[in-house]
Amino acid sequence: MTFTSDSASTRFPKAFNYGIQSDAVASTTAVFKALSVDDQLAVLWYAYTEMGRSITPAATGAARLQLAEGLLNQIQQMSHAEQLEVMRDLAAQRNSQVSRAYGIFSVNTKLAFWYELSELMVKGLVIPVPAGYQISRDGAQVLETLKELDFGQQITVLRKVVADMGVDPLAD
Ligand code: 45D
Repeated sequence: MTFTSDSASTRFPKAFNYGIQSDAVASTTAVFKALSVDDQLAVLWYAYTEMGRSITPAATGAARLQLAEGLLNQIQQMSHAEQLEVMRDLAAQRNSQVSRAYGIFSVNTKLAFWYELSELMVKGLVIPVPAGYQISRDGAQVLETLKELDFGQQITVLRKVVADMGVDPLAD
């Protein structure tokens, strides 16, 4: 992945120069949600590769993953193309069987689910980001601003982002 140097300060000057922490979280979240679906997936992936070391499997909670296990097993059995489609459906909030199954998870289970998907990517059981993949300029900027936040703020942004993914089958 290549990062461009003309990032946050030039393209999102107002959003990121308030200096107030909750604004940084809110604006990073808003800019993330405005990304294309593929950029959202790419930013999540790179966030995982950066944060992975700080998140211990114990912290994600075995009990939470148990709830997501059926869905994760189902995804592992899919072709790579189907796996990518499922993730794009989740990020795009498209109404699919997987999006509805995801929609009933708690926010922590949703985070644990994405974390586990990343682990499965590392193990070669879920489609990888193509070698030499170039993240877009917008994606790279969101990633940079995310990296500038402290760990707690990063988690807050990720929680807000994954909470809205999928489809709530009980809504309207
Ligand atoms: O061909 O329960 C592209 C704690 C391009 C504790 C692609 C916690 C085209 C409590 C779209 C790029 C708070 C610590 C392909 C939990 C193309 C608790 C593919 C926190 C192939 C849970 C893209 C947990 C793909 C945390 C496949 C912080 C992208 C968890 C896939 C954080 C991206 C988890 C994935 C994160 C990203 C997971 C699967 C950041 C997952 C990220």
